[in-house]
Amino acid sequence: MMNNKVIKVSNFIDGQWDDYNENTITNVNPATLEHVSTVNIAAEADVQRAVESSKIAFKEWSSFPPPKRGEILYKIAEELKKRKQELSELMTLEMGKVITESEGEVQEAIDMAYYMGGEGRRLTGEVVPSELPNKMAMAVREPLGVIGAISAFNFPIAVPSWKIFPSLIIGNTVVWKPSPNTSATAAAFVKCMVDAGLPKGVINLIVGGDGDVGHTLVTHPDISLVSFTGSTHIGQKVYQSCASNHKQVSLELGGKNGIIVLEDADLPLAARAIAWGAFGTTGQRCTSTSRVIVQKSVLEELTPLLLKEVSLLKIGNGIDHEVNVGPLINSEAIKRVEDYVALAKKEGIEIHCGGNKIGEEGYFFEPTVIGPVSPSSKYATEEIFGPILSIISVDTFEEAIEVNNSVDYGLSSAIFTRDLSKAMKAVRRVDTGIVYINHSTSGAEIQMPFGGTKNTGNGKREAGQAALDTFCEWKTIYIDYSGDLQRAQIDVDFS
Ligand code: UN1
Repeated sequence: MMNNKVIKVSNFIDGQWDDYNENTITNVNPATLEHVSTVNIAAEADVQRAVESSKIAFKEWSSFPPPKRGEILYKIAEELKKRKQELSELMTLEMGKVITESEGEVQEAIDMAYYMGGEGRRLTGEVVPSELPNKMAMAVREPLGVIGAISAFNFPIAVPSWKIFPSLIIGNTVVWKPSPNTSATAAAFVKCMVDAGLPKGVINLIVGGDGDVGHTLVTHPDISLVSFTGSTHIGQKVYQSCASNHKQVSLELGGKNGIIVLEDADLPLAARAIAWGAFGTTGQRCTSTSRVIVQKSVLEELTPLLLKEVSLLKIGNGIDHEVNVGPLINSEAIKRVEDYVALAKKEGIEIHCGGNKIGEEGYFFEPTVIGPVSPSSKYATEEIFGPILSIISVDTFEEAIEVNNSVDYGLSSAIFTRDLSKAMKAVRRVDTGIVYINHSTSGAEIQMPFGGTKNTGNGKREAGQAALDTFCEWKTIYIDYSGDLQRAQIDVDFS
């Protein structure tokens, strides 16, 4: 267990922790409201120092052979493994995630470090035939330079690891601005990287900064690519800033993920998966299930099964291994879910369970199931980012697909059916970046592309092989050893 000492967090720039000063914000444990960390508020000048440091470090880091960079990633994986418990407990204290999920999250970063470490001896390019004789065509991956990574509170280690480790193996350096809410966790993660031998300046950490600090990072001329995970609202601003500064950008934004339950589905299994998808991480995943799109003929059978599963969830302080649902991150999150419930009550929508804040201490809210709601209602279209699940009833398979695809977001969806043909037709027709058959909308694995369509993203992916594409620049190389001037498209003889 962690002791209850307040953790002081400052920037990590150019291989050193900044001197701690009195300009701070305070993070409390959302389960107990106990003071967990005090975070220095970064200034715009700190971003300048950090980018400068990463720019200098890039020269050497990018010149290392990738297997050497891979060795360091393996060492980072080992370091994370050693400190898995400590990091998990800190994460739970700082942002409320239940400890089993925190452990899973640190594991995700360990897996990502090993996976990308392995890329050090792979990092494949392309060698393809030329259309001309005595000529070769190939493409290799080049690093982009300094990456600006901005991450959210809900996955303070795993999601940053999807940004940082692929960036590093390719030879980029990184300036990372985590959510101010999870700064101590971020600092502990960076400490693992440093203790594993990551050279100075390869990772720089900017903590506690507000929107202006974020803006300075996003618009900095020496940042080549911005990788942002957060709300669609802020993500669109980041997108615009990157466009006006001609910067590359990778966006992982909101979700409004649906589970389709067809009439031939294994309903008890669907009920378990829905409860986990909707209330795991207290509904604060971008992959959280927030809509159940169920065929009318099984609505009455599914609803009590689902409510039974929800009633089994143990709510409380996530540090207890028995707890399934922890608190929300802060009082604004409580207010947001309360407003949705108040609206549902006003509109006469049935609240099957939950709907209330729990107790005075901590930001706890009951897992809430409402419906049926209209597919175009606020509950069914807006990202709530909390424990509210809406049920939508549909008549047919066709209607289910249509409703699933009717929202602005496109991260994850799922279908429950025993009919392979329907499952596969649904898989091909849903318009999300991720789709599950007979599983909830959460549970992405690091070796697969992660990302979404429509307002969820911008076509980039941040895990698996696809991450290597996101964080590299392709360089195409032609080698003409004919000793002659051979013109492509002109001197080609296919007669
Ligand atoms: C996120 O919510 O930002 O699939 C990421 C999942 C996790 C990742 C979620 N492995 O839910």
